[in-house]
Amino acid sequence: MSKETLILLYGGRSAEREVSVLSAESVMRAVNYERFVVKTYFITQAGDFVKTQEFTETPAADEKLMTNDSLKDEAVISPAAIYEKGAIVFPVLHGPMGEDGSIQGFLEILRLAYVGPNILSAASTMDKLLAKHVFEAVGVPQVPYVAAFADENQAMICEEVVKKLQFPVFVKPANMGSSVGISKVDDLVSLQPALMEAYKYDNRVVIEQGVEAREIECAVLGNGGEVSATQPGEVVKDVAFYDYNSKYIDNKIQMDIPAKISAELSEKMQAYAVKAYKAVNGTGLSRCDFFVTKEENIYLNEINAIPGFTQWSMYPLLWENMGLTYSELIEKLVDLAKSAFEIREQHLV
Ligand code: G1L
Repeated sequence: MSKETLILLYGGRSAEREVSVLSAESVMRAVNYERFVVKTYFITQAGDFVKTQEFTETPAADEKLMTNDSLKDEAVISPAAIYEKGAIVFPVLHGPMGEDGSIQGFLEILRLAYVGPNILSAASTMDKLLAKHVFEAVGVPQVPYVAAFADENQAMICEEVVKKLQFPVFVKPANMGSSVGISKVDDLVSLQPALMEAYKYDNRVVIEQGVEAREIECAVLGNGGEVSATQPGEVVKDVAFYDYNSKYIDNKIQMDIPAKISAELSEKMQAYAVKAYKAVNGTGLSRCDFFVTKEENIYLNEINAIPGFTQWSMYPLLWENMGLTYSELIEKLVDLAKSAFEIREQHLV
C-alpha cells in the first residue's frame, strides 16, 4: 500500500513561532513512517509559505526543520500549492493564522483533511469573552467576570467591577492569541490604565476575578459524538510568574501527572471538560485548564484548542499517562482528521 502524505505546516506570524517549530520537530520525529511520508512547509513571519524538507523515514534526533535564516525568498510558493489529493494537513501554528480558524477555513476551501480544531472550535476558543459566554450558558463553573468594550462608558465598567468582583482582578484582551496586554490589577485606581493597555490589542476585554488556586488541566480528544478526557495533571508552580522562555522553550514548568486530587474531583473536572468541549463544537483536541481552590471549588479557566504539542508538553503527557504514546496520539489525531473530512465531503454532495 502506498503511504499517506502528512503535510506539516509550522512557523507562522505570531510570537509563538519558536514553540511551533519545536512542536513540529517533535511531531516529525514521532510520525509512523511505515504509514506516512511527511512534507513540511514553513510559514514566515510575513505570512509567506515556503516549501521545506520532506521525510520518508524517521529523521535523526538532531535534525532541525528549516526556518527563516536558512531560507531563500525564491522558495516562496502560493499557499494553495501545498495541495495534494488525499493528504492530511497537520497545522502546528499559533496566533493570527493558526488558531483563529483562518488556516482551518483555508484548508476546507482546498478540500484537505486537517488535524486539530475545526473553524468554529478554533475561533470560539480563541476568544476569551465568547468562550466565557458559552461556558456560562451550559453551566460550566468559571470565576466571576465582567465584559468591557472600548467604546462604552469606562466609569460604568469600573463600577460594575467593584460591584461584582474583588481585587485583585485580571484584565485581558478577549483575543487570546498572545499573552500581551494582560495585567493584574490590585486596586480601583489601576483599573482604568490596565483597561487602556488591554484595548491596544482588542476592543473587547475580559476582567476576571483573581483566585488563589491550583492550576489543574485535563486533555480532551475526539470529534463531536465520541469525546474522551484524561485524568487531570497539575502545573506545579514554584515561582509566581513564568516568562515566555522558561514557560515554553526551557520547559521549566513542573508537571504532576496525575494531579494529586481526589477521584471525585477528577471525575467532576473530566465531566466539565467534556461539556465545555462539546459546547464549543470541539474537534480534534483541547486542553481544558481549571482553577481548583483550597475549598475544592472548580472553575474552568480556559480551553486551549491548540495546546503546546512537543513530546514534553502537558497535553501529550496527559495522554501518555493514560497509556497512549505520543506516536499513537498523532495517529489518532490523523484518524480523527480523516473522519471529520469524510463527513464534510458527504455534506458537499
Ligand atoms: F494538529 C493538532 F494536533 F491539532 C495540533 C496543532 C497545533 C496540536 C497542537 C498544536 N500546537 C501548536 O501549534 C502550538 C503553536 C501551540 C505549538 Cl505547540
